[in-house]
Amino acid sequence: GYKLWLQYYPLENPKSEYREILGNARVPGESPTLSIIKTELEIARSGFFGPATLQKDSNSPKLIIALKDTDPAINKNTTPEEMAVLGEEGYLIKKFSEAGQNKILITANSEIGLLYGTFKLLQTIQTGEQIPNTGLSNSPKIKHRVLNHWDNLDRSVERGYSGSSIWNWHRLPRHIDQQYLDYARANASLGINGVSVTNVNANALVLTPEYLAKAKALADAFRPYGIKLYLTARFSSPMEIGGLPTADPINAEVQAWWKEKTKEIYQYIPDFGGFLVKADSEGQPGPHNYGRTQAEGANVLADAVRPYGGIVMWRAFVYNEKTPDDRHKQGYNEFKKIDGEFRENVIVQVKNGAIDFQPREPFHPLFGAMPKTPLMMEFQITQEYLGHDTHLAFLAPMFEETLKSDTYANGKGSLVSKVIDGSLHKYPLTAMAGVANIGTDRNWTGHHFHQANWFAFGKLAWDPETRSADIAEEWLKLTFTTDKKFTEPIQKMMLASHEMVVNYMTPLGLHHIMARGHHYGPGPWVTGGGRDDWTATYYHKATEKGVGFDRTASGSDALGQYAPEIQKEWGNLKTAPEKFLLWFHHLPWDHRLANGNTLWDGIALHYQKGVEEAKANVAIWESMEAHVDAERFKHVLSFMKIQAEEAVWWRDACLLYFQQFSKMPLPDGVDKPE
Ligand code: GCW
Repeated sequence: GYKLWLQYYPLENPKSEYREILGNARVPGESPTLSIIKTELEIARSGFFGPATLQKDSNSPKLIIALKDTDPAINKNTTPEEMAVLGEEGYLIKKFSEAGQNKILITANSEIGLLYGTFKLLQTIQTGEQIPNTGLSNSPKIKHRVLNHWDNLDRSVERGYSGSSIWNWHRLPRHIDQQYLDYARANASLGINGVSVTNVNANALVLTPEYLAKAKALADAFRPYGIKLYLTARFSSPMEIGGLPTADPINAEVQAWWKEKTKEIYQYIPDFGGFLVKADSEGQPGPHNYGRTQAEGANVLADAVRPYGGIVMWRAFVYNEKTPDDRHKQGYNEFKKIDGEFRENVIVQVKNGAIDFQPREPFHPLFGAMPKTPLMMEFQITQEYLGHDTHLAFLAPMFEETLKSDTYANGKGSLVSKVIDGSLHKYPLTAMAGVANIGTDRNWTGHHFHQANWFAFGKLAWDPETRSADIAEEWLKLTFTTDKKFTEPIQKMMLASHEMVVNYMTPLGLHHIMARGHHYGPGPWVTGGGRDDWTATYYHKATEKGVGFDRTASGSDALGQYAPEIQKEWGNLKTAPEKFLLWFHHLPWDHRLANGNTLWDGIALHYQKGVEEAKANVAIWESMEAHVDAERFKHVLSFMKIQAEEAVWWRDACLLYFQQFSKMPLPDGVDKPE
């Protein structure tokens, strides 16, 4: 499992034309990135065809990977128009013939583009796809494609379930572990081009010289793979490590401190990407401490990084237990009114939904609501609320659901994907972040199938319109086999897995009913603890009269933050999507669903369905033994058994809890609690 989707297992057809092609490659020039390309070709060739080398014909290479002007074949077989559309990071793969021989070229406007093109060719070969005769030209739709590690300096990982942090700060900067390079290579194979290495609940120490030297070592290791390093900045750093009495963003000394600190960082890391900031949220310091806005806070850091081309990713996850408003509304209320007040190099990083990475959330109302401010997407790849490491949930369908949601900001078709790719509001600064699920586990992500979520994030960050079905299929073929007897049923299982988890955890719009703190198992009874919005009862509001959070005009009116078209559709019980029903409505237990069932029966049947699917998945996987190596087979099987058992736990706990209020019997077809 360590090799992720870069298995390069033997090709089914050992006589494939690619034997000759990969064995006869020409990559002119010398540089760290070019040598990564050469090594990659060699690893893939020997994986596909065995270690024996071919007699190379250096006069007639069959694969040319080169920038314009570095090989005559490129200039001869490409047009300036073809090159122009590639931009900085895109690539072109093209077939051509020379002296009666069929050849392939990969070209780009940068060495990183060549690396991306190389990975694409190798993925195409492994999956058995063809390079179209018209060529394959591809460039990213999002500029900054960034993994966010919530890794602490003591190597613990907040919401990390796959071992410890892979960053060994103690051994850095003198020791560069091979794992850092393997990690960078895996990211580059997906087009991920940025990494924020430290937790957003930030430790100011990371900005001290001792840690900057370590961060520099990582940045140097990542650079040839096209990856920039970002750091999380604790807002109170000027006080904690700078000795100032305040961190007030309008204080001249504070501003000067950030400028000096930034200058120092760029001396260590000349291509430093910039800062990622969580402020005024869950106890983190921020501009609110001084009565300033989020824009006033962000702009100080933005001014500091601007001369060097850096950016600031400022999180919109700002909420406060002292604000009496529905937590759902707080981010929007905070940011909407300061649209247009941010510097050009600030991008506001918005979680996919307004609460917190729930198994299913409607899209965040800020998307589409800030036409003058670049907004980026923050997805959580690690499964804080989706069963952590052991529950299989392929997240691409969930990401896709958000990206395809219509904000109606500029009329119908104003999809979230178009907000974040900059096309809707015409801004050049675009980004997508994914909270990483990577740790020291030998297979990186705990569950083997959770590698697919890292993979899916990379694919969607490159092109937010990629289809989940294609992502699943490609991942399966690269990771396991192209045999349809395996890929077809398992692709189906993956695509249904997110909905399955929603069914046995939080069907029909229920949310945040996990146990307190760790958020792993069920806890709809969680109450107290000093903070309403950290209890489950705040979110489901179950009583004998009914269940659900009224967010329509008669309730908190969070729905009023969405476009009028959405308010109309979601606010009306006849048209409200059932998947968000209890997210926006408080309803009696005997409310009739579209299929005629009562709400109570509907809830119970969803839980049951989730349980049945989780159990069925165990049997499906068991039937796949012949297609998978024993190690991965057993590992996945034991996790799937845990998932099936815990789906029962979820169903029984939630139904027994809610039944105290509904006082209705379980409908036919729902098992008695185990
Ligand atoms: O999801 C919540 C988590 C916190 C996290 C916070 C955030 C990093 O429970 O652990 O803190 O969100 O996104 O800032």
